[in-house]
Amino acid sequence: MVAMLDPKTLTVLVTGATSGFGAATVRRFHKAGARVIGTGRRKDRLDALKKELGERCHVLNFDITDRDAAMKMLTTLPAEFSRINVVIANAGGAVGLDPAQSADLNDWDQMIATNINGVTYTVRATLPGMMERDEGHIVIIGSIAGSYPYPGGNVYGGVKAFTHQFALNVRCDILGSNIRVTSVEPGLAETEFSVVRFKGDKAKADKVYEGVKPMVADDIAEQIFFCCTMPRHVNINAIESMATMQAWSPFAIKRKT
Ligand code: NDP
Ligand code: 8X3
Repeated sequence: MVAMLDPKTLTVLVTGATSGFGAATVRRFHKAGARVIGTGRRKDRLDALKKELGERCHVLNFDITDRDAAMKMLTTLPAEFSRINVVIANAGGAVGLDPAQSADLNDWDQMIATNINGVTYTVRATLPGMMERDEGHIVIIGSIAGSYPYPGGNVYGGVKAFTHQFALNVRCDILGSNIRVTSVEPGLAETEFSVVRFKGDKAKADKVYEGVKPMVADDIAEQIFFCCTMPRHVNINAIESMATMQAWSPFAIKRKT
């Protein structure tokens, strides 16, 4: 019988806690007795989260792509939240699904800024403190899109391939410390992800999940919670999951007719 790590010993920082996986992850750890810190741009949602969870919850309102704000994210923390030992770099997402030849460069910039810059700032801002205390866990939210291409996935797939490789490489740097790094790589999951991808077009977003039972945010929160509560000598490198109703297609071949 494995002795799981006591979640009450954890102070968990989750970027992008205003919806989807991030909000569910904050609630999962809080329910188990951890201290939680949620970040995001939508202050009203952060305030509501703080009101809902009360004690053992702190919120930080900033844009993860703002390098100065991100690098200072720990500086205003109350003492009881300052010894972070789990960091979930979750803030991110896709913008657009257009082919590379006509995609909007602003969409590409935004995906690179949130999913690459935001993740690297999060890790760089939090890793030194955990190294000093020789205890910690970084979880980076990747995607199946980082491993398997699909039409219109272009830059989104690229940035998620980056986060996978970044997670593995950070592990190499910190080998010998008591810090763990995990890349969590889900497939189809219903959150605000598609509403954001389709720039607020809810009808188009709903079509993505029509007729299938997708994963939901709680499914991913549970996977993250599992990785983080494994005994400290166990590092889950990567965890990939899909909705049961999702799988791969054969290679596409364009034939001359
Ligand atoms: P949601 O759109 O529901 O949540 C995204 C979260 O990221 C929000 O809390 C949002 O907060 C935050 N965020 C986005 N941009 C910024 C920014 N510039 N600064 C600060 N916070 C930001 O989507 P998901 O929960 O689905 O997505 C979470 C992660 O999971 C993303 O990295 C996504 O790529 C990944 N993922 C999603 C899958 C899915 O099918 N849903 C599958 C695989 C991976 P706010 O807007 O308040 O700033
Ligand atoms: C989100 C999953 O398949 O829409 O990362 O890219 S997918």
